This record gives sequence, structure tokens and C-alpha cells, in this order.
Amino acid sequence: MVDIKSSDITDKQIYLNRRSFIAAAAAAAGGALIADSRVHAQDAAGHGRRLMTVHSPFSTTESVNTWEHSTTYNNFYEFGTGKDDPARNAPAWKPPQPWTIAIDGECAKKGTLALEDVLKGQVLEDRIYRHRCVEGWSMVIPWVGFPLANLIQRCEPTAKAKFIEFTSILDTKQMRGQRSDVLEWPYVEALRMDEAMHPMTTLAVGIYGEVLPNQNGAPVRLVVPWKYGFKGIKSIVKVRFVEKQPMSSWQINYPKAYGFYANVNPRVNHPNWSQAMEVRLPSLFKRMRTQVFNGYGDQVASLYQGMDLTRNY
Ligand SMILES: Nc1nc2c(c(=O)[nH]1)N[C@H]1C(S)=C(S)[C@@H](COP(=O)(O)O)O[C@H]1N2
Ligand SMILES: [Mo]
Repeated sequence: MVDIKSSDITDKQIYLNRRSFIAAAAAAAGGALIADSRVHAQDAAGHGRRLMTVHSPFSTTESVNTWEHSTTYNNFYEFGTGKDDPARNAPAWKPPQPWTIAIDGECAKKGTLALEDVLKGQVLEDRIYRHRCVEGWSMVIPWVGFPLANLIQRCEPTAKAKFIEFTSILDTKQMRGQRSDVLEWPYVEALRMDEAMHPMTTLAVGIYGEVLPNQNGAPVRLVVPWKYGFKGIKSIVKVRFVEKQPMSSWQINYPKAYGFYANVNPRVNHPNWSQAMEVRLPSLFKRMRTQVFNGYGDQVASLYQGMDLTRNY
């Protein structure tokens, strides 16, 4: 059904399959609306490698940032620390083909999965989420993806699996940023198992109805909309189920600023700046109040009941 070869999807193949896909996807999604007109408003600016998607009811109705903005203002330190470095340096990157994800740790189905196989039979959804960076800016991005829970179930985690750890690709030759020690490489992130299983937690393979551009984390990256952007690890090559809470790259880098949970929280400031406000790009001023859990409290606050979120920041 959905069959991404990140290299060689042609429009023709996609459109030939479209009719049968729509029928199947509509059935699978329980008749949800097909796609979202706002997602495809940027047609002219995209690269044209389209995916077949259905609308997600989790989507926000706020206006979506432009393709131009979302693909030129990025954090992806593997390609440099400037916001425009990923757009400049990532497009030339040649990811390994086929892309594989190693599955390891506390699970029955250890091994290696080709991304293509992970995507077989998956319904891809347009999930329009607010995206809030710890630096104080936010955007609204129409991700294309599916619940991380679908992959987790396939791995059959054991009762000992309390956390899930993700690792980005290490490619020092092609990723100039990995030749600097701004972070420890490869980039690692992790979630508690219940966070990972939450239906909003997304493995994204696209934006704006198209295949992910390299600078946005191709070919597969994590999206956890109630957490700061740094939890959204890009270009994932490994998933490991573990019993003990893992460290993440940013925690290792500056533990006082970047905790394990990284839930968006206007009351917990970064040691060097306030988190009370944010700028919704492309505006210039911090005019918006930052919302607890990035505004997704109704859906996720119960995960943290009884926890002191100023200690578990
Ligand atoms: N591998 C990797 N993943 C990463 C990063 C990174 O530098 N390397 N930056 C993080 C940060 S700080 C943010 S805000 C988001 C940015 O995602 P975007 O470029 O799609 O907006 O990716 C996150 N994932
Ligand atoms: Mo970030």
C-alpha cells in the first residue's frame, strides 16, 4: 500500500496507486477525511515526492508555516549549528540505501528492519502539530507519519522494557557537524514507555504530504508534540528497549538546562532564559504565551500525574 523507497518514488507510481490506496486508507481510518487541504497548500514550493495520506483528528487548526520556512530554519547539528546550515548542507547527504533500523534490548523481535518493510501496510496521516523549540520559537508543521506505537508493538517489548532509546545515524564523512564536539555523537534520545505508546507520538516520514527533506530528519524522525523540539530525534537508525532511564544528548551536554522529560512548561525556565513566552515564526517578537505541554495537556497531562514537573523537567 504505502511503499516508500526514499530514493525513487515517482509521481506516476503514486498516482497510479492512489485510488486503491484511498479506499484502503479510508477503511483503516474509519472513514476519516482524506488528507487536509491546508497540508497541500504549499504544492508549488515542495520537491514533489508526494505521499498518500489521511487527515489526523489530532491536527491543530492553527495556520501552518510555509514549506519554505520549515525547510530552511532547522536544528540538525550533524549539518552545522546555524539555523540555515541544515538547508545548505543536508541536501547533498546520501543516506544509506536501503535505510534500516536496528531493534535491540528488552524485546522478543531483535534484529534489523528495513524502513520500507516498517511502512508496508501503514496508513500515513497528516498530523498538524505545534512544534516548540527550547530556544523560544515555535511553528506549526504538517507532519506525515504514523504512531510510534505501531512499530513498538511489532518489536514485542518484554515486561522489563520501561524506556525506549533512539539513536541517529553516525556518518562523520558526510556530516560535517559530527567532526565538531558541540554534542556527543551519535545523537541519542529516549522516552518512557507510556509516552512512546501515546497515540500522538509519531514517527514522521514526511512533511506537507511529501517525503521528508534531509534537513528535516530524513528518512524517519520522532515527533512528540508536547515536548521541546530536541526530543524529536532525526534520521533514526536504532531503537533499543531498556529498563533504566537512558541519558539523552542534550542532557549529557547541559543537564541543568535539558532534562529527560523536556515537557514544554512555561513555569520551568531554562537557566539562561525564560520559557514563559515564544515567538511563532516568522514573526519577530515573543508575543505568545507558551502553553503547558505545548497546549496538549488534555491529551497527555495524565501521564505525569503525581510527578513534580519542576524536578522532572
Ligand atoms: N539527530 C538530531 N536530531 C535532532 C536535532 C539534532 O541536532 N540532531 N535537533 C533537535 C532540535 S533542537 C529541534 S528544535 C528539532 C528541529 O526539527 P526541525 O528542523 O524539523 O524543525 O530537531 C531535533 N532533532
Ligand atoms: Mo530545539
